[in-house]
Parts: sequence; structure tokens; C-alpha cells
Amino acid sequence: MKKDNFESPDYYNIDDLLTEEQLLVRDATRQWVKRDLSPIIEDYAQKAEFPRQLLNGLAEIGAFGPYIPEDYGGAGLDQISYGLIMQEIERGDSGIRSTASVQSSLVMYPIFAYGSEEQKRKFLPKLASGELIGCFGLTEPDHGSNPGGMDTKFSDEGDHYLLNGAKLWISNAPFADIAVVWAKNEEGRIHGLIVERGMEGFSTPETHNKWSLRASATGELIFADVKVPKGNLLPGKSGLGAPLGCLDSARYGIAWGVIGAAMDCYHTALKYAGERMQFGKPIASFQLQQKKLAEMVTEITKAQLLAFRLGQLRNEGKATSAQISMAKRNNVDMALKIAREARQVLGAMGITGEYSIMRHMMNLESVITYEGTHDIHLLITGADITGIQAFK
Ligand code: TGC
Ligand code: FAD
Repeated sequence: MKKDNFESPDYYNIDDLLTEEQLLVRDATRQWVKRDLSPIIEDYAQKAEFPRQLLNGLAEIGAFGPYIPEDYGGAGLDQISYGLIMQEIERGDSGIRSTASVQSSLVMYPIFAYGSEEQKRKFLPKLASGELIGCFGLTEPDHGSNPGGMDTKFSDEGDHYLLNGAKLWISNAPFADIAVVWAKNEEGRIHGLIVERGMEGFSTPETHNKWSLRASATGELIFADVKVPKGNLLPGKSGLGAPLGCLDSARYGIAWGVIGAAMDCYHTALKYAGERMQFGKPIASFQLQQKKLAEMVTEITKAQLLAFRLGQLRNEGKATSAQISMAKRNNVDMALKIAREARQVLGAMGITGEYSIMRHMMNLESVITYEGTHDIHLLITGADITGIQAFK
């Protein structure tokens, strides 16, 4: 079993900006990652299997619903604590952070924000404790970047709804107990429905042969005349803005999460460069390697400041969707570039599972695509600053 000797870079003393509670939350998550996640993750990624034994630990560290009020079973933390939890988990693996993101921001959040009091009491405490695991069905085979075009639909059959359609690329789908599914009613209006495992006509086949997020289970959601009780429709909000509102919360978490992956790559490369001798010297003494390492820590520091400021805005309820898009786009791109550079610092060793860099790099190829692609987030910034939408 490999020992995790990670030390976090903090070039601009960002720890000084954190409250005692934020530091405690961050350090507890870091310790859990070192003890329970790091020693097993490479093996599970190689096997392409989700380590289900981590679910209890994720619940215990407050990763399921960090900012959901304690009254509903959540941890009642602020947005910066939520971000730090995501950073630490993704330092271990983006796939495990995905599970926490989906559960918190894409399943608990819509039930909390748009659900009835009865739905909140029924589902949120069990989701917070990990007794129930959820997934979020928005993307379809023919509608990825353009979810508003979705074909999944439901009709009102008097005492229940009848749901038909399919969702693709759904994190946690193969083992989720419930799915928050977005579908159109007979008037073409988008609503959220809670679909429960065991409902007749509902199946969740797993998607295999991924080179990315291998320790995360991805699958389809198939609805063939599924009878959904009327009490399972989320009554609080409809229209495309409802699922997109959940994405704001998840994208914010990703903007922090990927800093963790970048930090891990940087730390690994820095340590390796100090120890690896070539031409009679540590490779860290060569200017070309110093350039890579210096640029990495500079980009990590900029990303930390962006995420921290966004967290302050979120705490004040002032962050806009476009600000969140900018941070998601910038920070994922930053992390992916650092993973590629760090891999080169390790030479051939960088391609092996002895080090985490290649796994991070492959994971980040999904992260730069899901929750809105790199292109879509640029277009969101473009539309925000010019007032002109260039999507269509
Ligand atoms: P558009 O006309 O711009 O907007 C429709 C309505 O939605 C409102 N809105 C938002 N509301 C809240 N938050 C946001 N971020 C919002 N963005 C837009 C908007 O105001 C409007 O409201 P109203 O009242 O006027 O109707 O919609 P559009 O059809 O032009 O599409 C815009 C676009 C392309 C930006 C959007 O569809 C988009 O973001 N596409 C990307 C799709 C995406 O991100 N999918 C993610 C699927 S989930 C996932 O990937 C989970 S991975 C999880 C993991 O494993 O971690
Ligand atoms: P497309 O939309 O087909 O895009 C293909 C390319 O075209 C991209 O480069 C894109 O940027 C570009 N493009 C598209 N439209 C435009 C435009 N207007 N202008 C310029 N370029 C454009 N979805 C869920 O609902 N729930 C989940 O839990 C979930 N988990 C996922 C897990 C993984 C591992 C992955 C890989 C995806 C997951 N997704 C999930 C789906 C994800 O959100 C979509 O893959 C993403 O939104 C992009 O959709 P697409 O793959 O269909 O690409």
C-alpha cells in the first residue's frame, strides 16, 4: 500500500484567509483522503470499479450536502468549506469528487431548492448519510450541450405520470437508488421528477470502456413507460433554468475540486524533480524543469484566488452563473495543462500507475467536458460581456 505524503502548496498564504472552521473541515477531509482514498484508488481505477466502501466515509466527512442545512441532515457549512471539501477529494481522484458533487449539488440541491417539505424530509437525511445514493439525468444521446432540446417526456395519466425516454453519461447511475430526472410535460415544459430504483420499466445499464473517470460508475437511465407517483414531481421550479440552477452549484464545486488535482500533480512533479538525477544533477536544477514547476505554482495560486473570491460571492448570494462558468473553465483548463506538464517532468515513470498524474490527466478530460464543455463556458462568458448569444 502506497503512503500518501502530499503537502499542499500555499504560495500566497491563502490559509490565512480561511476561518478556523474552514481549516478544520479542509484538514479533516485531507486526512480522510490520505488514510482511506489514496491507498486504494489506483487499484480501483485500474479495475474500472467504483470503490463503494468509500460512501460511508464521504458521508462522515460531510461531503454529501456540505451546505444543506443540518435540519435536513446536511453539514450546514458555508460555500468555501464546500469548495475545500471538493478540492481535497479531487486531490485524491476526480471520480470520487464526482460522486460527492452529484449527490450534493445535483440530487440534494434540487430536492432542497425545488422539493416539497415532504420530499425534503423523506429524501435529504438519507442522502446526507449515504443510505441513499442519487444521480442526475439531464444529458441525452442526442442532446448534450443543448439540454433544452431533450426528448424525454412524461404525460399526466390521472393518478400518476408516465415517463418515457433515455439519458446517457450519468454519473452514479449503475448503483443509484434514486434519479433526479429532467423531462418535458405535454406542453413541452421541463420538470424534475424523482425516479426510484425498482419502478417498473426503469433500468440503468453501465457504460464500459472509459479511459477517464475509471473509478466512477457511469451509465444510462432508460425509462420505458415508467409510472412515477405524482408526489415525486419537484413542485418548486420548472423550465430549463431549474436543472441549470443545479449546475451552478456543481460547477462551483468543480472550480475548487480541480485545484486539488493540480496540486497533487505539482507536488508529485516537484518532489520527483528534486530526487531524479540526470547528467549528475537533480533535474530540478535545469531551467526547463524550473520553468514548468514555476508556471504550475503560479497557475495554481491564480486559480486558488479565483475560487476563493467566488466562494465569498457565493456566501453573500452574489455570484452570477457567468462568474461560475469563468472559474469552472479556467480552473479545469489550468489543471489539465498542469497534469500534462507534470507528466513530462516524470519522464517514462509519469505514464505508470506508480504516480497519480496520468490518472488525474485522464480524469480531467471528462471534467473539461461535463457540467458544460470548455467551449460552452467560453460562449457563456462571451454572451455575458457582449449581450449576444452565440450558441445558436
Ligand atoms: P438559455 O435560453 O440561455 O436559458 C434557459 C433558461 O435557463 C436560465 N439559465 C440559468 N438558470 C440558472 N443557472 C444557470 N446557469 C442558467 N443558465 C441559463 C435562463 O435565464 C433561462 O431562463 P428563462 O426563465 O428565461 O427561461 O438556454 P439555452 O437553451 O440557450 O442553453 C444555454 C446553455 C448552452 C448555456 C446551456 O444549455 C448549458 O449550460 N449547456 C451545457 C449543458 C450542461 O452543462 N450539461 C451538464 C449535464 S450534468 C453533468 O454534466 C454532470 S457531471 C457530474 C459529475 O460527475 O460531477
Ligand atoms: P456535444 O454537445 O455533442 O458537444 C460536442 C462538441 O461540440 C464539444 O466540443 C462542444 O463544446 C461542441 N459544441 C456543442 N455545441 C456548441 C456550440 N453551440 N458552439 C460551439 N461548440 C459547440 N450528464 C448528466 O446529465 N448527468 C451526469 O451525471 C453526467 N455525468 C457525466 C460523466 C462523464 C464521465 C461524462 C464524460 C459526461 C457526463 N455527463 C453527465 C454528460 C456531460 O454533461 C456532456 O457530455 C456534456 O454536457 C457535453 O455533451 P456531449 O458529450 O453530448 O457533447
